[in-house]
Amino acid sequence: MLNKKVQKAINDQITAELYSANLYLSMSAWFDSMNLKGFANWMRVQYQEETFHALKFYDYVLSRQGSVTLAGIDAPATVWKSPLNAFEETLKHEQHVTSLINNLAFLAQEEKDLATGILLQWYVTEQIEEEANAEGILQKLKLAGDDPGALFMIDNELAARVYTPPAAVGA
Ligand code: OFO
Repeated sequence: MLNKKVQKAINDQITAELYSANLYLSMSAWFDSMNLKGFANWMRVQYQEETFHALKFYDYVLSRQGSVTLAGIDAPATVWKSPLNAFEETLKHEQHVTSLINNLAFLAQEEKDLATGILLQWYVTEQIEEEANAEGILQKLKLAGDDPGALFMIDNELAARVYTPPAAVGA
């Protein structure tokens, strides 16, 4: 049986992950409208990753005989000043999500919920990658500056990203 405080916090995190999914899908549409198809692809894959993050929590709650409570999701922005600005916002958002995951991990510790603590280790590690990915692209965009050729090279590189689902939900 899932501790009620932990269950509420996980349900809130499901909402936060679904917001992340919508944010990146919105960015994908914006990049597409700019004809930056590689960036659009990268963001669309990110949307799939975020959906996975939400479903992993969802499946966990159900596997502990808990209740999933879905809440309304705030509308994401629809335009950004530049690709650089979109990735600044992405990094800022991921840093925020890292703090949410850390707080959830601290709560699981306080409530002596070892199973949730183990689940959260996966998310703590995942957030390292989430921040590093955004940071890496942000640095490239800073180096590219106003050079359209450099921007198109990054766009080509991001076109290669493919969504690879983890072996199994709950893995
Ligand atoms: Fe779910 O990690 Fe990004 O937001």
